[in-house]
Amino acid sequence: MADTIFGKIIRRDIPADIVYEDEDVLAFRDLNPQAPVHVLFVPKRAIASLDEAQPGDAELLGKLLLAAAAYAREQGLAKDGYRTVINCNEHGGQTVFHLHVHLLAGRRMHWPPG
Ligand code: DGP
Repeated sequence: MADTIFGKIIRRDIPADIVYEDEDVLAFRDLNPQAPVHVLFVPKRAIASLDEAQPGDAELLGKLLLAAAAYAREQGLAKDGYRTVINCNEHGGQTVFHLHVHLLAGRRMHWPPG
């Protein structure tokens, strides 16, 4: 797949406010936060979108969600709650085509989403 801004962040070609890293996942603060806490969890092995994910990606997708949940717990965000979002393609509002999980917290979320 084509390189994206997130690929550049993973390679440290451009800076980001990194809050978590392990072998498979990098997490950094969103440049345009939509909540007091807005962190993006990104797999180091890029998948363009959820629509492109394959059965062989199941473990990586699970690690991404578990990393977001562990971070929320460690940061004391889990009791009040939080929202995780994966935008997919145009109608989903995806703008960066390197699959990522948004973790939004620190305020009450609304439903239905906009
Ligand atoms: P999405 O619309 O779901 O594809 O989310 C992409 C998010 O990425 C959006 O909330 C803004 C954020 N973003 C875009 N460029 C950068 C960047 O260079 N650095 C950081 N930290 N976030 C970025």
